[in-house]
Parts: sequence; C-alpha cells; structure tokens
Amino acid sequence: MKIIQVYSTFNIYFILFVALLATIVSSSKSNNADPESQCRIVSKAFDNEKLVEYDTAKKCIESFPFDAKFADDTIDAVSHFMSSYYVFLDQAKEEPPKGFTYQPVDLIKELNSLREKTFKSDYGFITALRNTIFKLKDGHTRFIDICYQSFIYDQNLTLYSVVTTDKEKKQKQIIKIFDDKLDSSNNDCEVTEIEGKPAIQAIIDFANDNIAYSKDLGVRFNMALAPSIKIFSQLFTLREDLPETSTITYNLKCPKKSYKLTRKWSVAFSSAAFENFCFDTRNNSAKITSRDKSTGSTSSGFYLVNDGKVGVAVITDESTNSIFGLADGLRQLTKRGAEKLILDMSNNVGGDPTVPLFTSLLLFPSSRSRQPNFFPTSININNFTIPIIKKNFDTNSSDSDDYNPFSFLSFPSGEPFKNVNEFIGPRKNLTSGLHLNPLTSDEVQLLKSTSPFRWTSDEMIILTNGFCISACALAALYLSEFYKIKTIAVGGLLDTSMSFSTFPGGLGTSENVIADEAGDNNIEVPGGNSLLLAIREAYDFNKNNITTGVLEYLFKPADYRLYYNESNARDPSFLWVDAANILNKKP
Ligand SMILES: *[C@@H]1O[C@H](CO)[C@@H](O)[C@H](O)[C@H]1NC(C)=O
Ligand SMILES: *[C@@H]1O[C@H](CO)[C@@H](O)[C@H](O)[C@H]1NC(C)=O
Ligand SMILES: *[C@@H]1O[C@H](CO)[C@@H](O)[C@H](O)[C@H]1NC(C)=O
Ligand SMILES: *[C@@H]1O[C@H](CO)[C@@H](O)[C@H](O)[C@H]1NC(C)=O
Ligand SMILES: *[C@@H]1O[C@H](CO)[C@@H](O)[C@H](O)[C@H]1NC(C)=O
Ligand SMILES: *[C@@H]1O[C@H](CO)[C@@H](O)[C@H](O)[C@H]1NC(C)=O
Ligand SMILES: CC(=O)N[C@H]1CO[C@H](CO)[C@@H](O)[C@@H]1O
Repeated sequence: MKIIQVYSTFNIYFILFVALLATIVSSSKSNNADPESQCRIVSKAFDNEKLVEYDTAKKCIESFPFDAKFADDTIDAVSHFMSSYYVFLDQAKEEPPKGFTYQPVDLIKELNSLREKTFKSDYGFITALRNTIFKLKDGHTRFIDICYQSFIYDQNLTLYSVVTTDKEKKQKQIIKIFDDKLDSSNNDCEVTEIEGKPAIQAIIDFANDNIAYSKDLGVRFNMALAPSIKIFSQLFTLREDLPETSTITYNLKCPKKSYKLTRKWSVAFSSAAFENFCFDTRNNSAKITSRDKSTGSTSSGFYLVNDGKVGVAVITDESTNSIFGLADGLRQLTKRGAEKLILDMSNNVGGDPTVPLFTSLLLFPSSRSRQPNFFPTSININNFTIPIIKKNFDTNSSDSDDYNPFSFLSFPSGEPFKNVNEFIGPRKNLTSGLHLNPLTSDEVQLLKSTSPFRWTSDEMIILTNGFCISACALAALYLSEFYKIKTIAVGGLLDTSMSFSTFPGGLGTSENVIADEAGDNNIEVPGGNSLLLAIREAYDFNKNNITTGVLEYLFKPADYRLYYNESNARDPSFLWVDAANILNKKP
C-alpha cells in the first residue's frame, strides 16, 4: 500500500471525562477484619505490581461485607444526582427508536427496588447498581467503585471480526484472533465457539448484556473487539468487572489444527496502592483519574493516498490542545496538493465541547456569520441551580462552569444571555433555555489566521468505526447534517446499518463537580466512589424547526458501509483507499 506520511502529532492520551480530582477515600470497606485477611495476597501482589489469580481476586473482592446502610446512602445519592441532573431520565423510559437496541428503563424505580434486596457482599450490591445504570446504554453515565473498578481482567489476547465471501459469493461474518500475546501461533485462527456458543453469537450476547457504552448494537459489537484500541474497546477480552468464570474456552480453527484453547484471566490493578483504594485511608487524598485502560498516547496523523490526490486526516480526539495540529496538518495536505479529504474519526475519544464547532468553522469558514451555528444544548433546572445561576449572572462571574450564563451563548441568536430568565428558560419542566458554547480565544485566533481550505462538502468524507464518541459524535453529526459530508461506518454486524458516531449526549461530568458547581452539597456518594453522568443534552434542529429531537436518541446510520477483513483491520490505509474510491465515484 502506497501511503505518504505527511505530518503527525502525538497527543497525550486525552481523558474523556472531567477528571475526578482528590476524592477523599473513606472507611466504608474496612469495618470487617475479614477482607484484610482475604485480600492479603492481593494487596501484596498489587503493591509489587504483580498479577494475581482469578480465584484469589474473587475471594478478596467478595469478602467486603454487604452494608445495608452504606447501600441505602449510595442509592440516595445516586438517585438524587440522577433525578436532579441526568438529562435523559424520562427519555430512557421510552422504547428505543428503530436502529437502536436496548430495553427501556425507569431508573429511579429500579434503583429503589435495589433497596429491598440483600446482597451476599458489597461487591454484589455495587455490581447490581452498576448494571442498573448500564441499562441506559449511555457512555457518559456510569458508577465507578474506587476499589473494584481498579481491577483489570485480561485474557492477553484480542479478537476481531471479519466478513468473508464464500464460494457461492455469499458473505459470512466470523470471529478471529487478532493478537494472542501469549501464543502468536494462534493469530488469525478462526474462533468458531466461545464457551460452547457460536463465537459470533457469544460476542453479540456480550455486546448486549455487558457493554453499556452505545445505544447501537453494531458499535457495541466493535467495542467488544479489536482493532479499536482505546478506552471502551476489546471489552470482551479486557474487562473492568469480575468475569463470571476463571477462564474462557475458545474453539479454534487454525490452518494446521483445530483445538480448544482455555485461557485464564490475568488480574492486575490499575492504581499504585491497593490499600488506598480498597481499605481505610481516611485522611488520605487519593487522586483517581478516569479509568483509561490504555495509558498510552493517541496519535493524530495526516497522510496521502491515491497517488497523493486524496489526503487523510486521522483525528483521534477533540481536545483544545489538538486544534493547532489539525489546522497545521490540513495546511500541509493542501500544500501537497490533496484534491480530496478523508476525515478518519475512528477511535476518537472526544474532548472539549467547543472543538466540534471549531472544526466545522475551520472546514467551512464562510459559514462563520451564519446563525445558529451548532446543535443547541440544555441542562436540567432545579432549586439548587436557580440561585447559583442568578448569583453568577449578578456578579458577572468569569468562572467557566455549567451554571454560569456567561459561559454560554443564546440559541439561535448566538448572542450573550441578556438576563437570567433567558438562560434558565420557561421553567415549565426541568429543561433550561437553549445554550451554545462560545469558541475559546485560541480557537477564534486560529480561525482568523487560517486561510480557507479548498475542499467542498462533496470532496470530503468521514470514516469511523462507530467509535467516535461524545464531542467527536457532535462534530461528525454536524458535518454530516449541515454540510452534507457523506459518512462511512466500518465493522459492526453484517447487513445491519450502523451509526458513524455514538453517545453525542451533550456533556458528561462527575457528581462531585456538579455538587461543587451547583452548590448541592447535602448528599454525597459515599466511600470515595463516583458517579459519571450526562448533564447536558444536545438537540438536532433544522431551518423550520428549532429542535427536532434529542441527538442521543436519534439513530443516524452512515451513508456507506465497509467491513473488516484480515488486511484492513491491521492496516487502515486499505480503508482509506476504499473511502477514496467512494469519494471519486460520487457525482
Ligand atoms: C497479560 O495481561 C496482564 C494484565 O493486563 C499484563 O500485566 C501482562 O503483561 C500480560 N502479559 C503479556 C505477556 O502480555
Ligand atoms: C422548588 O421548590 C419549590 C418550593 O419548595 C417546589 O414547589 C418546587 O417543586 C421545586 N422545584 C424543583 C424543580 O425542584
Ligand atoms: C456586571 O456587568 C454589567 C455590564 O457590564 C455592569 O453594569 C454591572 O455593574 C456589573 N456588575 C457587577 C456586580 O460587577
Ligand atoms: C418542556 O417545556 C417546553 C416548553 O413548554 C416544551 O417545548 C418541551 O417539550 C418540554 N419538555 C418536556 C420533556 O416535557
Ligand atoms: C418539529 O420536529 C418535531 C420532532 O421531530 C415534530 O414532532 C414537530 O412536528 C416538528 N414541527 C414542525 C413545525 O415541523
Ligand atoms: C480487504 O479489503 C481491502 C479493502 O478494504 C482489499 O483491498 C483487500 O484486498 C482485502 N483483503 C483481503 C485479504 O480480503
Ligand atoms: C482532615 C481529615 O479528614 N481528618 C479526619 C481524619 O480522621 C479522623 C478520624 O476519623 C477524623 O476525625 C478527622 O476529621
């Protein structure tokens, strides 16, 4: 494959959610002497950065006793934050739109029903709580136990799915081993069964039951497998919750032999000090950041394919740090004479809410003056936030937070809010007025200093594996809807249409940030645990209709589909060539 690397930047791995800073670890899990003895081996191993056996980890995790008061307090706090701030609470009760796969959930009711249950262990309770929240299938929203979610369960192998064509020209989808770190002779063997179930069905079931980070089953299917390689990926073989069994058995069909591979879980701990996270360190401040399993870097890059005629911009995050690299890379592609442009937004972990608007204005500078210029969003209004919003307005606050009207512009005018009521909205229900994010001064400067690029909508195309989340989803959706850039989704399930982006939400944050910003300090999630949730919802709109739906709940499939095979799963430049062919074919 002939590709020319033009330019590449290296970004520090961008954390998707607001980092959960300085959470005080409390004593909830140390009342019983038993866990200390049950966890002795685990503690020692993890402190020395060693692995433990599945059974040893399980015994430790399940030794923390169920505490009804702790469970009740946790449910109180979670219910409070979810009912007061979670923007999709009502919509989650409705049947999914066609194209999405999940069950409706009355979250508060289900949380309350957990109160009537007793659990064998604290872990049992936390897992039931996590699974209840996971029913939302919202990647912005989950409960994190500071101890249990620091365990990592690894099969030391990754899987992928390819679509092959048989002798009768019929397409067939199979599962294969992408990379076995312990035995590379297994690489590219077909996996026919997993735990006695047809492999493809085992992955689909897992994507339905255990993956919560998209409403689109095809995207969850990709998240279960390689080659998406960042947070929320390879989830079948790299887990964050204790697997049900100590091993997984794969029936393999390799070129020379067919056999059963039984692989144990390797259990590691993602943080330095086990005791700090799982035992009493009452007066210690433990700093936990988002649970990014890959601590490596993501790289954006710029390439040329098709004899240098088509440029490729690989965009892996939407952080405000990445904007200079993006503008620079596009300039280089222009200089090299790229006549068309592929925006590869696969495995894009999102980032800052202003960057999607920046990106669209960078590509289409003439729309600068056009209003409204991005999807409007709203927050929930309640008795905590109303006085804070008023105070922020009256004091001309310069804090950038969600309850400061000066952090936003009014939709559709794009003007600053004239008064508090315009920001708060009609108060007929929970929803606020409609807000837009203003660009940062860096973004404004950069737009001013960048000459327009040559590419028209027809000369650009977006390529993703569906794993284009949060701010990436907003960017891709906007470019697709308002500038009619065509989209391609890769992977997913054969002959099933698939989204090119997922969980646009609006904005996700953590409950301690909300408490701080909204002055809502009456109740907190106990035990140093945290709740992440979507607190802003973004709306679709068109010329005649200000809001035509909540983006999170609109199924927006890609215009074109590609599937993985043995070559393009390992080398994305094959997919770029496919995308270039689609671009060139278009009238
Ligand atoms: C297997 O997985 C564990 C846990 O992620 C990791 O620490 C270890 O290095 C892996 N082993 C190999 C050979 O990759
Ligand atoms: C705010 O408080 C008032 C008076 O206590 C109450 O009637 C109202 O329902 C509350 N509104 C919200 C949104 O909680
Ligand atoms: C806030 O800004 C407005 C307009 O600039 C000004 O009239 C007002 O006095 C300011 N209020 C405070 C408390 O600084
Ligand atoms: C909230 O109120 C606005 C204005 O009355 C209305 O347009 C909107 O549909 C309401 N939303 C919900 C979820 O009831
Ligand atoms: C606006 O969009 C909503 C949701 O799709 C629809 O119910 C409503 O009828 C539309 N209104 C107009 C004026 O087109
Ligand atoms: C895989 O698909 C690419 C296009 O994406 C094609 O060029 C290549 O020949 C295919 N390879 C195999 C092994 O089927
Ligand atoms: C700063 C702080 O959190 N101090 C606490 C340390 O632990 C003791 C005993 O639980 C508390 O009384 C202090 O308030």
